[in-house]
Amino acid sequence: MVASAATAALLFLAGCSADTTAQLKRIGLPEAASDRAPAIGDLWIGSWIAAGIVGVFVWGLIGWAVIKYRSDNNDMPKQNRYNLPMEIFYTTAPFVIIGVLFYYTILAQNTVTARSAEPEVTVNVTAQKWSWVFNYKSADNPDVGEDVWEGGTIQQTPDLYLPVGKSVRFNLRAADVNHSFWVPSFYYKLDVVAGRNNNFEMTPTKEGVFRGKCAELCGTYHSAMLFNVHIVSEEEYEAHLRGLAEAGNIGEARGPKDVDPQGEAKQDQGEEVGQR
Ligand SMILES: [Cu+2]
Repeated sequence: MVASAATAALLFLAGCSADTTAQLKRIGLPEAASDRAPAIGDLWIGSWIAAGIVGVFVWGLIGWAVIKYRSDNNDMPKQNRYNLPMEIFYTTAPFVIIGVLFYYTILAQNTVTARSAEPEVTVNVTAQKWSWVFNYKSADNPDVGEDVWEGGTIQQTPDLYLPVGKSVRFNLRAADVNHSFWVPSFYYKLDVVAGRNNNFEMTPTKEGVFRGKCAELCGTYHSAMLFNVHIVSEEEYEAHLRGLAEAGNIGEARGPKDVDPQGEAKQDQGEEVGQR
């Protein structure tokens, strides 16, 4: 039976596109693009394996009881009251399962929240109704020489550029209400809490374009709070920053007023500034 189930699973996988097959192997997780991903990916897969073992054991017991004790007799079967070994077993087994999951969760959490003393790149992120501003702290970078920023508006999805293989520290702050910074491919998300400086660190590991979004229901146009993450080579990253400096995006932008003064004025007058 196990062999035929495995064959069916293989045939099913063979019928899917390479992308779908890869995602099925990750049990639904997106393509990984950060050094934090293996810790969360392993925890995810491990939890499914643990749940599978418990599930097969319980289904096995149910099947065994159904077959072994099947009968036409409708009388009440013998009741097992005060069976001490059985009671000890079903009291301790859940604690053991939770304990094992807890232990591996703490290990993964320590890995994903680890921070270095000196990150190679620092990005100050401002979350605002209804977009994002990314401030690249690159004054120390001789190639760029200045802090530069780029930001989005409700009509314009902003881009975030990151150099592959460099450790990045994100300092998150909110210009208004609470938001949440989420790039699914980083396997990590962190709330942006008004009045707090939340920060985290990661190293992008894969070049490409990945989706980012707000993961905290922050208001009417929450769903418009998208951004594109471009993980690029170091040369491309520096060229992009130089382009921002040439465009005059120098210094630090802290909110919608700095990014789109007209849009902000419209919003102040209570006008609709756009919709998706
Ligand atoms: Cu938001």
